[in-house]
Amino acid sequence: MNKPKRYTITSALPYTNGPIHIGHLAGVYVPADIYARYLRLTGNDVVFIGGSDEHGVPITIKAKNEGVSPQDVVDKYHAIIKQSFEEFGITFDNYSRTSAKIHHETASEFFKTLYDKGEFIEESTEQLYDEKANQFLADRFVTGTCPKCGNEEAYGDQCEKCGTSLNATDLINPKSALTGNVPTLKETKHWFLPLDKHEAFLKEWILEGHKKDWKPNVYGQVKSWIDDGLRPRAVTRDLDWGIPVPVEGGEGKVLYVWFDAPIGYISSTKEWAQREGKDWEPYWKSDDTKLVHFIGKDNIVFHCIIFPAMLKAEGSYILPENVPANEFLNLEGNKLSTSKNWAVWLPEYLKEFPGQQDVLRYTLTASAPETKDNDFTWKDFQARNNNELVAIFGNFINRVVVLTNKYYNGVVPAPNAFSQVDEETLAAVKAYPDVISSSIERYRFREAQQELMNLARLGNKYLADEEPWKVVKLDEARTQTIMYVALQIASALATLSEPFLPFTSAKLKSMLNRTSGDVATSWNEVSIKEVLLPAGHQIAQAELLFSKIEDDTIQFQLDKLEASKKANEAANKTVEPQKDTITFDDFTKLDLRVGTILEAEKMPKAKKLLVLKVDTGIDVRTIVSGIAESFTPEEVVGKQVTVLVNLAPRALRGVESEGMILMTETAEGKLVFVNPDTAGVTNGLQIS
Ligand code: B3M
Ligand code: ZN
Repeated sequence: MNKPKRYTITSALPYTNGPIHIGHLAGVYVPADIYARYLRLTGNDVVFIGGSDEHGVPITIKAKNEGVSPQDVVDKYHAIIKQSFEEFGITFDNYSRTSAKIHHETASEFFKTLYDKGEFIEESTEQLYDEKANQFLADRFVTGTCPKCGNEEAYGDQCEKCGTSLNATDLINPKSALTGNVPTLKETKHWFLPLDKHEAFLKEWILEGHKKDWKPNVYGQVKSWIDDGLRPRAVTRDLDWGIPVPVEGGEGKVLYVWFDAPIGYISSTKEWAQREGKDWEPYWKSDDTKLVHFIGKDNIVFHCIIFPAMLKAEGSYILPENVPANEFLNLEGNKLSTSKNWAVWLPEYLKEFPGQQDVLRYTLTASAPETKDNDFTWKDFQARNNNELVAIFGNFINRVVVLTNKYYNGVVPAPNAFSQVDEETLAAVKAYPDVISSSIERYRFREAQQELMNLARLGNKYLADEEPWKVVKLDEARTQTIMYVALQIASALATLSEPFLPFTSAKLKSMLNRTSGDVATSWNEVSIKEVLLPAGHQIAQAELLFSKIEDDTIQFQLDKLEASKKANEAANKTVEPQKDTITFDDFTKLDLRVGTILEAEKMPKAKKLLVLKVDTGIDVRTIVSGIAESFTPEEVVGKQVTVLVNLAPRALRGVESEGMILMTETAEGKLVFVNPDTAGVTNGLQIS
């Protein structure tokens, strides 16, 4: 398309069944925010849309599990999500929610329009039904084997393994996610969007029209779906949580969440326009608007096939120019998972790393899963911060600002004759806006950010080569020129870092006192203007932009993940089945006593064993116990414990053990004593 007049940028509406984590950020919100900030900086008319997806099965399931209403769940997480986005500097022009009145109205109307135009097929078909839960099963209420790839954990709407979009009745061996029951079939009426009818248009629009400019991963997925043949898809559900079906016969039914959610982009735009006193329609209906959807790869079919088919069927809307979907981000080698608590949660990050939003933004962009799945590791996070942000960007800025204050009381010096290196350096700076723009406009945010760092590297190298701190003793005039050139680079960095490192950019602008005087402040001015920060301009004192992240900070995060892993393993541990029954006489054969550990030491060359001296009330005897991995000798001395005293003695590594101490295990796998738990009981008391 020709240069667009305005941009509508959407980012996937997160389900309000949990907080935002780094997977969401890397896949969707950080790239979308870079893009939106960049477009605003380059003087474009932009609306950047976000909001919460509050319908759908995951929310109902969460509500059921927690014993609260779906509304309680969405209210809670909508607030958490919205606030964490704000603190993280995601600059939505509007962040709405699909439970909002404006959305219910917009989605209802959209459905009615398609209904009136005869765009739906109305049909009674047999759907999966859970007799025990008295409920139809669709989407995430049902799991089973994917007919395409054999994944046994596919959902009723989609297989997450191969990405195929499914109807619940496609699943092999379906099972209710509510009760585990095998569903039966029951007849019910629904409205279907005949995707097959739109096949020709989708082929022409995507397969022919966007072969070159869409990312290969997106194009490839879409092509394979179209090649497989498209089928009608139900856009209503038998559920009580969602937007009521607004036509005759729709009582007790709601719109399918993937029908209403993308319309949420439109309602959020309307909400924004109302607040700002603007007209929303050009942002969705004008050919000179560029519509871009930022999403993760599991949402491709909905944004590239179903929603465009809806928009096309409605007739008055534009279609997305691009859908730069990302692949997935893993964490320390494992798939991110909300239910398994395998994630770095944004609200926790914001608490634990106050003022360090840019470090996470930087790391997530540097390892963005743009072309393939990628891995986030805490070690990489630390290395990116310490070796790049601190050592390159921060170091350069700090030297420039400190030296300018030291030599010139913070006033930008007038340059003298430029050397060839100076000329080349200044010319190189001017090339950066275009280089970075070109990457951003092709949705290559990693590459764009690398170029930004190359500019910081250029500055760092320039100072290291020119050594103003040495030259200052010999050549006053030359020092002025060096510092002048370095200050121009610093100012360019302040502008060009804004989309990637907005908090840093703001700090740097204030350090350079960029709000006053004849300074260049816009993206394009970095290329065009001869002077970015003029001689005579007063800057402020240096502030640290980044600080080193120590090993113990990283270890703390790794320990947290380790704890999640253990808790998961414990939760997955099956409870041992009961052993064969014994008689009361069998039980009375066990002589259990209360005892106290008097002494403890490690068994030489045995990792697990402690040699204990235990006062059993009958005697003081030696017991060898396999608890050395859970307790140090010092920790157990003085502990009152339960002892099986009439166990036949046996030799362990040459030490005779006369009895056994009763133990059990915590969820994390740590051994704990089965305590008498009675203050004041004396050793030797029998337990019965
Ligand atoms: N709620 C799905 C997801 O979080 C989703 C996106 C809706 S975008 C209209 O994966
Ligand atoms: Zn599959």
